[in-house]
Amino acid sequence: MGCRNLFFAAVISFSAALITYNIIISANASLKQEFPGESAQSSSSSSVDPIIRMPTETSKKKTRRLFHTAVTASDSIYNTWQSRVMYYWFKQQKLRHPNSDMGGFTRILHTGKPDRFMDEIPTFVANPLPDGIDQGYIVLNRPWAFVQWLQQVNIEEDYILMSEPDHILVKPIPNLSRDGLGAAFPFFYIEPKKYEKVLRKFFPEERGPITNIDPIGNSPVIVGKAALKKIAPTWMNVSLAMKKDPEADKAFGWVLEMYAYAVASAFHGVGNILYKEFMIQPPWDTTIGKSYIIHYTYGCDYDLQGKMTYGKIGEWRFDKRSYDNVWPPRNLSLPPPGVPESVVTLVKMVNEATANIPNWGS
Ligand SMILES: *[C@@H]1O[C@H](CO)[C@@H](O)[C@H](O)[C@H]1NC(C)=O
Ligand SMILES: *[C@@H]1O[C@H](CO)[C@@H](O)[C@H](O)[C@H]1NC(C)=O
Ligand SMILES: CC(=O)N[C@H]1CO[C@H](CO)[C@@H](O)[C@@H]1O
Repeated sequence: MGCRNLFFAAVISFSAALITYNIIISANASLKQEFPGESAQSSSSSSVDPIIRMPTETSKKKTRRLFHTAVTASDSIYNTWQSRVMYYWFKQQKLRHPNSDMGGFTRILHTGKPDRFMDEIPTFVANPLPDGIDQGYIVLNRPWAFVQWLQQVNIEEDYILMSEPDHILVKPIPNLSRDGLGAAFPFFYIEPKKYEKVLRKFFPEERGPITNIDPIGNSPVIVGKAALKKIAPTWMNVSLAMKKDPEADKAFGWVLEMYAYAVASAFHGVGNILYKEFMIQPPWDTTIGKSYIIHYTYGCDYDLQGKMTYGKIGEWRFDKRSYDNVWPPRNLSLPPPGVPESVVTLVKMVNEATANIPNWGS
């Protein structure tokens, strides 16, 4: 492929431009005040490579293995209200479970400029891709934002959780990553085996069987920081290369950057423990069970008898897309009787967040 060198050159020149980017770290200071004692906990083992460190099975003493939660977002109303709700529940779970593995939090804002929530949510401002590079597929900003954050910020924790604005934490998340493996949610629609021919362009034979590519995206994933520092530039590289490749672009469509992460992880030999219980996705999943995250990516439509009317606007509905340009109001109406626990919990948790976040709305 003649354009390979071009991508490589592009990555190099992006990296060279990093020096000029501004880092907003003031918000991190206020987070530390909120959770005293945290930095003392996490700085002890920061020089140890988590990938080669073996778990100390013999030690009975519980040591916290902290992970940093990172959420990439734009400054749209849509992304912002979700990020505020997400961060509210992150803080709540930390406060309610002070000995959890959850460390710091960063919203990685990939617009290149601060917004007015810098004081509310710890935020790192990343630059968007240069004009035209994303070819209209704005999620390509995600890998690029992670590359910048990992290069520029000294992250205290040894692990990273990549999360999304439309995730609500229903429990504290333990550090599910172990033995040098990431921990990830398996998506049924990520099927590496089916796309072996296309994927081989980006994952050459010498890197191993195609089954080394896990059926995952970058989120939710908990992975060692050292591993992610290797994976992220490749993730970006592979995303751009896939986007430029008509066959890959057509095959992967809107989940291209998920495939790119799965390939990049496998490329660096980082396998993943697949946790189906990492998250639930209402309305398809009806109970919370042992899950940690509610991912509200699908619309929830019901009639007043509590029967789901998916694909048809319900008499009662909660769909994040109803609020792409406007803030969801406080105190959304609860679903009618008969609607599953997952949906009821989701709306109650959104309501609790919006009731308690100061200056909710525009
Ligand atoms: C990016 O891709 C190019 C071409 O495929 C390759 O030569 C280069 O090593 C890659 N860089 C990274 C960081 O993966
Ligand atoms: C929320 O709305 C319900 C009606 O849907 C009302 O009964 C209740 O008082 C409201 N709660 C608050 C806190 O405004
Ligand atoms: C899956 C796993 O090993 N999780 C561990 C993460 O770290 C905590 C200690 O903070 C352990 O209790 C968990 O078992």
